[in-house]
Formats: sequence, C-alpha cells, structure tokens
Amino acid sequence: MQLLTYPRETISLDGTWQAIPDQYETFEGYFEDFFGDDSDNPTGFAPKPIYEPDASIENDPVDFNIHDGRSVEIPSSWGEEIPEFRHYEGWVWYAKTFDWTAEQGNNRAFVRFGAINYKAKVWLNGELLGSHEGGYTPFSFDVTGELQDGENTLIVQADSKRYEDGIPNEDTDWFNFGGVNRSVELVTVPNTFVRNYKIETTLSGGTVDIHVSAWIENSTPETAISVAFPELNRDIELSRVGEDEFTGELSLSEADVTLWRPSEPRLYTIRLETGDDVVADEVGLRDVRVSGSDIVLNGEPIWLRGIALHEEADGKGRALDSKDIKARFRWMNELGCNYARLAHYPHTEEMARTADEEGILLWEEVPAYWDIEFGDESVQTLYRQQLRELIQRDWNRASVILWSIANETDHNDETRNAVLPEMADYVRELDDTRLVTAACFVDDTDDGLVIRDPLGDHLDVVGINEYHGWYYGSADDMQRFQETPNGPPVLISETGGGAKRGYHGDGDERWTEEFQAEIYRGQIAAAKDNEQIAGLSPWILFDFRAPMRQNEHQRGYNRKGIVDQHGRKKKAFHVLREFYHTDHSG
Ligand code: GCB
Repeated sequence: MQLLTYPRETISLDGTWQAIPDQYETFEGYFEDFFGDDSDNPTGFAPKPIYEPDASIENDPVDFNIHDGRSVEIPSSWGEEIPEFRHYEGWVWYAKTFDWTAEQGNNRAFVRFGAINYKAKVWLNGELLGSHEGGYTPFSFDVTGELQDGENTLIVQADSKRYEDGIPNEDTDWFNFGGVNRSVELVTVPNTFVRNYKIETTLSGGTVDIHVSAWIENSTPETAISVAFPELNRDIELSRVGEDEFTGELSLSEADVTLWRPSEPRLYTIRLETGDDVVADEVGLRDVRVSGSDIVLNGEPIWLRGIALHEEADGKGRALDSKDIKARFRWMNELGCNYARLAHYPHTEEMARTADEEGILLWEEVPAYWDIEFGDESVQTLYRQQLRELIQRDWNRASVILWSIANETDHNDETRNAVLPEMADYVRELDDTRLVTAACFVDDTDDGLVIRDPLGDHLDVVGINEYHGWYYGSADDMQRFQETPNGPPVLISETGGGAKRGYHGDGDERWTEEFQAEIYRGQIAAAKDNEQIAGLSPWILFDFRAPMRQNEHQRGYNRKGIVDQHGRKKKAFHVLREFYHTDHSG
C-alpha cells in the first residue's frame, strides 16, 4: 500500500546533492568497499564531506568518492543540471548527507522518493534499503532502524537506461530525462499510523453516500480510527474489516453538500485520527459515471474541453516546480479547459492536487505505450505495480476521473488483447469509482471510421488517437467517424499536427502555424456535433523534446504544441480557445 505523505509534515531532503556518472557501471564495488560496514575496513562507515585518498586502505577508491561528485539541485533531471549529461543514459550515483537527531522524529521513519527515472537502488548509511523500477511513481523505504543520531548518508544509484522489458520500453516519442525528478523526503509517524486512506462518493437520488477506507499500520485489537468532516459537522468511527483495513460510511443530503465540479471545485477537510496519528487532507465529493454515450458528473452530462500535456518545462526537464505547475493551469484556464490528459505516464502528484483546486478534470495514465512486452509475466507484474502506485497515490483526488491503461497499442496483437482486459479489471479492483479508458486507434474502413479494437468492450470510455489532416487524409475526414448508437463515450485523446512557431504560409503548407490551425478547425467541426464524442484533448499544449523528431523544423522537438517550449502561442491555440469559449462552454 502506497504511503500517504502529501498531507503530512515531512523533512525535505531536497537541495544540493552530489552526482557522479558511472557509464561503465564500475563503481558499485568501490562503493561497497568504502561504505560497507565491514569492521576490517579501517574507514568503517565514515562518510566525509570530501574523501581524502588514504594509501593505507586496501582498495582505496582513488577514482571514485561518493561525496565528491558534481553538485546538483534535487529534484532535477540531470541533463538539465549538468550540460555534459544532456544526452547521457546510464547510471548516476547520487549522495546526500543530512543531520538527524532522534528528537526530530516520531517512532517510525520512512524515506520517500517522488520519482526516479528509471530504476533506483537506495542505501542509507551503507545499508541497502531496496530498489525500485518505474520512472514516474513514488516509493518509500522504512528507515526506522537505519537512521542514526548525527550525520547520515543517503546514496542512490539511478539508472536511466531504456529497457526492452521496461514500461515504457526503449521506444517512446518523448525524451528520457534521467534523474531524481521529484522530491525526496523523510516521513516520521507514530508506531501505529494511517498508511493510506480512500474516499469514495456516490450520488443516488438526492443522497450523497461517502465511503471511507483506511489502512492502519501496526494496529492492535484496540486500535480505533475516527474520521471527521469539520465543515460538514459530521464524523464517523470506522470498523475493522481486515487485518489493517477499516471502513465506514456516511450519508448526506445533496442539499447539505456542495459537490465538486469544474465550475465550483469545492474541497472539504477530511481528518483521520488514530491514537497519536492525525492526517488532515482536502477532498472533493463528486460522482462520475457513464450513461449511454455521455460522461456524467454529479448527474449531469459533461463535455470534456481538454488538452494533453507532457510533464516537461523548458530547461528543467521533468522536474517541475510549483510555479511551472501553476503556469500550466493558467494556460488551461485561458483556453477554457475543464479537462486535461496527463500523458503518457504519471505526472507529479501536485498536478492532481492543483487540478482539485482549479476544477480541471484529469485523465491519468501509466506508460504502457506502443509496443511493450505484454506477454512477459515480469512486465505484467511491473504493469500492475505502476497502476497500483499511481492509483493509490491519486485515488482521493476528485479531479481524476479517468484511469488510462494504455496508449496506441496494437489491437491485432492477441497477447495484448488478452492482457489489457486483465489490467482493466485490476484497475477496477483497486478503484471502481472512476472510469477506465485507453487511447486506441480508429480503423478506416468502407463503412467509415470505426473503432475495431476489442479492448473497447472492457473500457468505460474509449480514447481515440487520430491524426487526420496530419499523418493521413484531411481533418474533415473525421466527419466519417461512425457513431455507435448507445456506444460508450468516445474521447479524442489525441489529434493535431506540427507547426514551427513563427513560421507562416498558406493553410496548405506543412509546418506553418496556418496549416496546424486548419487541422484544428477541421477536427473541431467533426467532433463538436458527433453524439458519441464526449470531449477532446488535442496533442499537445507545449512543444516537447523528442529525439525521433529531427527535421529542419523540429531539431529534437515534437512541434505539435499549440504553444512552443518557450511559452509562445501558435495560431491553433486561438482556434481551440475560441471553440472552448463558445461551444460546449457550459
Ligand atoms: C501519438 C503518440 C504521442 C506522439 C504523437 C505524435 O499518437 O501517442 O506520444 O507524440 O502521436 O506526435 O505523433
């Protein structure tokens, strides 16, 4: 179960760390000699700010001193911090020393990483804590027995290589930003504490039913947990339903609650208390479901005016800070969005937190992208792990309404067709109050454009990525999209085309802003009156780094942004803005 940290006060381990590249993967042995707790080693575990070579020590690692790397600010993508690392993929050793006194903490302590791309191995004071695979989700280790009074040294081996059996695999249309891309923190808690909780809201008739589950670590038979909603003047005692799981319910009249919605993103405090542990969080209460071809929020159909985003900021790689996040929401608000697709992997938790406050609905996804090894059982395990880590991180965010399990995977591949429904089921096991989706393809047939993907039968909402007007045909071809009467809602999860900002010409000249704007006009015309299409998230808000895009207009960037990487708008931005402010703007 994912450790809940965001609403807790934690000790930040961000700031200056040391980083050493290890392209040939030679230093692990040195590291063990130097830092191992072997008492024959005269250095023992004695980290020094700067290691001075000592000839009396056997295997003295003259070529490698963990404390003597380049100084980098964490969180960061290393290629943005150190220019020579710009295209480097491989191992980097990170070190951070910090002081700790027992009084600082509670009974239990964890070190928690927001995300390290792609694999990580972690040691504290020479003890291996564990490892993690997956570049975009948080993980933590119990360090209760490892922290020592005084100086402590945390070492991370980060590996940004791309793997054939990874998720994603080696082939993606985005840049592989290696690094400790999100914050690192120490979390201290009492011995018995709330490891995580989950709030689910259902609306039926005029009644709002709230179901709360909580997972308590180290509970005893006497453990009790209460949950309060101070603004609603209501509280509940949860009952034990499993070894560490407790649940409880509360029913309110709809008239007494302001349900969360984009136009009024009301959040309520939820306070969970067990023994000495208190967690207070902010949550929205809302109900999302599908009815026929509509997505229905709090009983009303809603059309999703969206945009897709990568998690990338110019000069910062994947390590966005609060200002970058706020800026993204300003762009979305200016466009008139009520929805965003956070592609193609879990973005930072702060995106969803901000979306809760700003009233932007979200599609979140794991990087099961293009052609991963669906048949490999260890890949399936990793797949489930990434889904679990994302879902358990964001399942209390009212903004998140869609969990996407895959992007543009081949629906003629039998193995994929067997595995993806299992992943959809797995998502529902974890969270059956949101909608399951995937970005699929449309097939061009004699009967028009149709969704042939058998996965459609296992999804609540079908996403389609289509590039009519860019990779093929014209944008107006989308008019041939065949509605399935009473079929599931369809979201255009991607559409668009490339334009070099500032490059102008006729509407039929590729790479001009005018050409891109024409695609948007055609796509909008096709989408807006189609009964089955329930929303749109064109590809993409910003131009982004993409190693496979190298023509004279691209030079390492995918130029399908409606804003360039420096934040300068293209014409298509205004076309989309106009649409969102006039049509479907309710
Ligand atoms: C897609 C992919 C996205 C690419 C985009 C493109 O369908 O999902 O990752 O960047 O096309 O630009 O071709």
